[in-house]
Amino acid sequence: MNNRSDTSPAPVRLSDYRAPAWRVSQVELTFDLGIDTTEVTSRLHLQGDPAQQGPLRLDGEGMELLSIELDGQPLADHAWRYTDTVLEVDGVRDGSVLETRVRLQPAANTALEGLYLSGPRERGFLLTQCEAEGFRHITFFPDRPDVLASYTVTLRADRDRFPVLLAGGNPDGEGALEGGRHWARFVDPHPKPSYLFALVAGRLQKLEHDYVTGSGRSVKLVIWAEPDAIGQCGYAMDALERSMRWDEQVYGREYDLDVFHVVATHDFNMGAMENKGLNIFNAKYLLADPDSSTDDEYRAVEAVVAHEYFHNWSGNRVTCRDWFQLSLKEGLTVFREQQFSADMNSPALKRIEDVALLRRAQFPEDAGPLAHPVRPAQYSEINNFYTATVYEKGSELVRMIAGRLGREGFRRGMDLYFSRNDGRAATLEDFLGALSEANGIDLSPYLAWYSQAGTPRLSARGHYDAAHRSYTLTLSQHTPPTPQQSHKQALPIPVKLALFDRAGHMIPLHLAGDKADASGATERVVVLDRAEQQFVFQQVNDAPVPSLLRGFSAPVILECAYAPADLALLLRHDPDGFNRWEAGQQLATRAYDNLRDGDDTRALDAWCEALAALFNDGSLDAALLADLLTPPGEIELSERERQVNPSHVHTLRQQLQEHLAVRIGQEALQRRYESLAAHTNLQLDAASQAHRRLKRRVLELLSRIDPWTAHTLATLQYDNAPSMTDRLAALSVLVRGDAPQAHAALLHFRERYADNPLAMDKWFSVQTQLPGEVVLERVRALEADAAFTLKNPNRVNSLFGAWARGNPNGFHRPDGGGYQLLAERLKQLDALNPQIAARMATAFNGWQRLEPGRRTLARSAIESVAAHPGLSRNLNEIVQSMLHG
Ligand code: B3K
Ligand code: ZN
Repeated sequence: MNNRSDTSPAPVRLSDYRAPAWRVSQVELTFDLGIDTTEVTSRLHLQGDPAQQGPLRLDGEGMELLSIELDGQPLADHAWRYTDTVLEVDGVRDGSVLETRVRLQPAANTALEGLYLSGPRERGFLLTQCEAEGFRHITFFPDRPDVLASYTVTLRADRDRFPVLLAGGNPDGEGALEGGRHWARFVDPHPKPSYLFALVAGRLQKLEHDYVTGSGRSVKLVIWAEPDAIGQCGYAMDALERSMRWDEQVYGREYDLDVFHVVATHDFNMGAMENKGLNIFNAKYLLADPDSSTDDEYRAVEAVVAHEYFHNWSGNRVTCRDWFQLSLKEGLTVFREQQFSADMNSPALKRIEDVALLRRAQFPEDAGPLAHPVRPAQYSEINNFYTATVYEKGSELVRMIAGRLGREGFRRGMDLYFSRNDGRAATLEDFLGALSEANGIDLSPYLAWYSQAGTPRLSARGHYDAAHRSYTLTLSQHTPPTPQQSHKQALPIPVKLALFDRAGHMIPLHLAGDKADASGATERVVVLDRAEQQFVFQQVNDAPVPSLLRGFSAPVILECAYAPADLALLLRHDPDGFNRWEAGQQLATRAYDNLRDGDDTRALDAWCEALAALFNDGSLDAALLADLLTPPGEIELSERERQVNPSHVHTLRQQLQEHLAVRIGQEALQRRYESLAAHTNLQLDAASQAHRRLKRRVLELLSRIDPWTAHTLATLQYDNAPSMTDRLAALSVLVRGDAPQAHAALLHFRERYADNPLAMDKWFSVQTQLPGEVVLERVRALEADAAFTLKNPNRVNSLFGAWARGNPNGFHRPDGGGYQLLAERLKQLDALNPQIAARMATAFNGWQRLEPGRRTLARSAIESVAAHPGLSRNLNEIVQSMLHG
């Protein structure tokens, strides 16, 4: 690898952006494909910017240059220079054609960036991954997203070994060659940046479907997978067709090529990739069947298929000027994906899931040493910025703005954004500009959200004036300092709110001084856009209970001194499922504080009481009830502590659940479980999924107070489960409860699924959830298992990721054994796959707020990684920020 830190260049800065000196109008690529060596011939049609002088400079890394010609003439040695990362060529003119030939070694590529081999060499296949900067590992090119070119790609290979040859764009011929070889050509009529280039070659099978767009164009949809997996692609095809239809109906966006290929691989650094006309998916987000996939995984497949498809407009047709604008495509596409999933499933449950993810993954990032704005100001390694902040917080920003414009206004703005920027590389200013212009509203104040890191704290105080029948709500904001950003400015924060009377009804809102006062409405948005502001509501007959930030109208942390009884009222009466859940989460957090501080039990009593009542309310949706019965997770609870002791957090959260289970009652839990278990099926409709979700939650609660019964029921459930959802839920209850039956179930699972990599990932990860410190021994045993390998990202995540992130109590051992093991593996992993190593290292996030003993141990483990020779730029940037951020 040549991106090791000893050679790492200065950070890239947004403020240094300059338009490219050289553009490429057209690229002709020819690949002679082989597993060990592949040769790539490239012809670039170049266009110079007359305002910028100097030699042509192209990116290129880790390739062997075989030949170089300019305008049909071999180049003299003095006319070009190739250092490790840049090829410089003299004498290039506007209109010149540069031809290079390079040799690559796909099978030796363990970083899974550029061209690589997926699977064993005898039967694996070749594929590419170019975003963000992988194209420079394939050929010499101005590898930046603002260079858009038309691509003609010819693939040549042995027909037996590589019967299927695919590249992005429309097919443009194929045929036989001498010596058992064949060729295929693809032409992409839509100019695109190099990061959207892709090819795939190997023994794959296909599932086809004919799609007709809204305007009547025929498109061939083809999903490709290895022979043993092609039977698991039906659900993804269904999701793809629904996504295409949805984007036509909701955004007026149609697909624009004759074919749309999707390929599944088990060897992939992330979820999937939106390459133009040739999406490539981590098998985890494409394959699904009831025997090996859980309900959550089905929904993830649906969401990721939609996400990648939606990129065809938000990302591909309109791409990013530079990588600082990454959220322009990612935040927007996550938002579109969330809207789609909400429409396909339940909007309330989807919002709960998204907000829970934001709090679990993005808030801690924003509060720790890796905090960065949605549009960062600088980076060393762009792959480190595919973060929850850029994706999830970025989506929240789009949601806030969309909420400000309303459904029709947002659509109007999006239409203008797409039409004005089609075929261009755009910026966030272009996005906000189009939305503003189409609506005659100045959205520029929202740009501050993109440049300011950290989660704002929103404080709310209410005062009721009985004499004037008025209620004054005082809102104020404060954003704590983050690395390199000590001073924070006030942001526009839309706060959707309602007021409840004591009987639990929403009252009509009359906001003083508001001309556009939609008198009589029971819900409205106020925008806090300075440090502090007051909002006076009139004609209020009694001190109301405010419901604030409804639907999570802004990505902030709300601080409001609610009386427990007020939260309980909202939890019981709010007609909106999301807000009800939110009230329950706040009340559970207060109940947790009761247990920790041991002073009063009002919140604990109120929480248990309200949930016990809802438990018996047959009208409540089963999935919503399951979510209501789940307190915030350990990571979220830790975020509120000044000094975190993960084992205390774990114990307190367990106690919280015990109190709830006791209050509902052993008998009621068991009865409900048994009635749910009597109606088990493997259907995927919402009601069946909800049923399984509640059944799992009830069994988990029962295991807190009656482990013997719970484990007996879990064993039965495991043995008779018709679907993976039920099977894995049962296994998880057995493992987490350290039940005697766990061993046999794990043996059985391993045998049954030995040939199914995605199921085996679950076998690894479920075991990382063993309670307490003993899990370290299990992790060590599992990494010695023949099925474990550091070379496969899914497997690494299923063991080390699931353990270090999903089991804080098990990872943060007081003796530092967890930190040491992770540090050692990071060093090994970095030599194979820097992107995965860097991502795994973020499991140390939050180390500075650990209690002093663990903090010291964590620091020395991170320092030992930092001191390791030859660290990649990826891992180096993370550990340096971790230590000095
Ligand atoms: N755009 C890709 C992510 C690429 C990550 C590069 N390290 C998948 C997605 O967000 O749709
Ligand atoms: Zn994306």
